[in-house]
Amino acid sequence: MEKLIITAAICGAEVLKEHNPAVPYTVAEMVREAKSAYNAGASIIHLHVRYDDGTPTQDKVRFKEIIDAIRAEIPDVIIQPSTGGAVGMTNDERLQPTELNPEMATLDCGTLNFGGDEIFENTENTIKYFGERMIERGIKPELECFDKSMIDMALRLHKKGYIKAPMHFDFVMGVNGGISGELRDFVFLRGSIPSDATYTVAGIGRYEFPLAAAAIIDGGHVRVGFEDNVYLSKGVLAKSNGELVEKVVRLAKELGREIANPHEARQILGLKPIK
Ligand code: KMH
Ligand code: ZN
Repeated sequence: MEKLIITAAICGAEVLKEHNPAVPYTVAEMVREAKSAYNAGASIIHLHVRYDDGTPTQDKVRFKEIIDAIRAEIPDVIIQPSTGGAVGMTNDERLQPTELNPEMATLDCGTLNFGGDEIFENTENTIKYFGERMIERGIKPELECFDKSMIDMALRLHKKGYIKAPMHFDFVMGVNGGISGELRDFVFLRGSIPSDATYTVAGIGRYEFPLAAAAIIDGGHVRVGFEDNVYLSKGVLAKSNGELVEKVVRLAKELGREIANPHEARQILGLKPIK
């Protein structure tokens, strides 16, 4: 079986220090959390950025400042900026980090209810626009699918030339408004992607570690981090993103799966090696 790629979603756009005081906002905090995840075994950092007061932003200047600071400490890590940003942002606002030519970025494959009156909007034309931008700039999309219909959308847009193969999916499971994190639904999603595709699974809240174990056994990859879950176990806050990654590494060890380093992750995902 392929080695396991662990992605750390260290910050997100919605989770706050009120949920867990270790949620990073400042440049120094972002570097601390990225390093803790990397040192524990993460090879990809899924990156949202905040201003120092915690406000989410897609400002490319802020992205560059934080990417440069992370790279200075951990030069070989794969940095995957979000193009989802936060609910309510415009397409061009969300796309700003693609101007920095990252190796990867997320591409959200459909619209969903996001709790209360919030709607995370990704029309078909938005997905096409983002897909074209990523092809133009040679960025590998991580296809964020919050429901089965989003996989189907990605497959249709692949046939129309907006997304290149081999595709890499992220099943985000357990979001209020998206597919649940039950094993039955995981089996449904992972059985719905092409045989040459790869996937990672991001279980939200209490689904994080059960779905990590399922993906480890199945040969998939795993995303954890404060964006998705702030608890190490029931009622116990994680002290860092690194603690969440360490738990995945322990599960993988018990289940006989080796962990990919960034070089190996690039090979698995078909990214260019870095010099
Ligand atoms: N913050 C959510 C509205 C992504 O990173 O691409 C969108 C999100 C998805 O987190
Ligand atoms: Zn995200």
